[in-house]
Amino acid sequence: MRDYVAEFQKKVDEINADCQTINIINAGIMNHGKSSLFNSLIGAEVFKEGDVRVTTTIQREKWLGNAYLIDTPGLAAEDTDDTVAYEAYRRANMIVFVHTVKVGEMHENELNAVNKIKALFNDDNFFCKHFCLVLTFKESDSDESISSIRDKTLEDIRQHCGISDFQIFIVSNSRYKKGMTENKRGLVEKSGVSELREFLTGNFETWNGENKYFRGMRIGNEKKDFISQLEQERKEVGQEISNKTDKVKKRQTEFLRKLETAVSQYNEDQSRYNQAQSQLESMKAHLADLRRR
Ligand SMILES: Nc1nc2c(ncn2[C@@H]2O[C@H](COP(=O)(O)OP(=O)(O)OP(=O)(O)O)[C@@H](O)[C@H]2O)c(=O)[nH]1
Ligand SMILES: [Mg+2]
Repeated sequence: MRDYVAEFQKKVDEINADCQTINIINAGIMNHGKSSLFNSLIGAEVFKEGDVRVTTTIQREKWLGNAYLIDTPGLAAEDTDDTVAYEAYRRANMIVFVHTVKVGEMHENELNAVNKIKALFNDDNFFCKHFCLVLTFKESDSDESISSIRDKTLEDIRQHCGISDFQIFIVSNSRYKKGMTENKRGLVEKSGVSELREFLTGNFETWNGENKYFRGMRIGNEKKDFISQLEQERKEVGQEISNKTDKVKKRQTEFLRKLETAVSQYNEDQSRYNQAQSQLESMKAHLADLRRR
């Protein structure tokens, strides 16, 4: 039988540890620039980047103060990877959803992913304050074209996911990297990374304050989960007991029926025996009488 108390305690310890820190998590399809964006924020290449599928496991790195950046595998790959990523989103103070303008507006699978992530939060308003959209590859298209991609994407999110009150940023990770390595301030400024960094760091105080609320909410959710699992196990054990009781009752009835048959058989045999015995006695008496005569 499962040790529910130990399992629950482990979850509470995990939640307590999470709530001492700020967790900023990226999300999005593979190759859209998630790892590169977090490298831009951190100012070093600590997350692996590449043109093939690169990130396959969760990687958590310390950023500023008690804030951590968590790089996740691209969505819409194998199911198992998605499970790992969705498990991580649950623990986020901020979800940074990354989409590259290279492929135009957001596709349906990405909109579905936003809906799935939104469902992990208790209400839409709260979700919007903990979700932002980052469009990457800013340098790959004209400003007008990117604006129309942004507008279409925002409209699609509004229609498909029912949310509009969240922040959106447009960045170029390649410009940022070039600007930093070649010490070109203009490129760094035009990369759009600083705006995102300011937005995130500007929220640190709020998120640290919210962690108390998060702690209560997450422990409450875990409690609900554990209670329903316990309830389920109680039902299964109850069903097992009732099945066993039925079986025992059936065997008992069968045994009693056999016992009654055996007893009545015995009674019948006994009365036949008594009859035969008294016949024998009277025959013996008759024989003795004959002999006497
Ligand atoms: N030109 C340009 N290239 C970028 C930008 N962002 C990312 N890249 C490049 O795009 C490729 C994919 O970037 P990654 O950061 O590895 O993408 P990812 O979303 O983490 O991919 P997975 O880990 O496979 O899910 C890499 O070659 C990056 O160098 C950008 O804004 N502009
Ligand atoms: Mg990656």
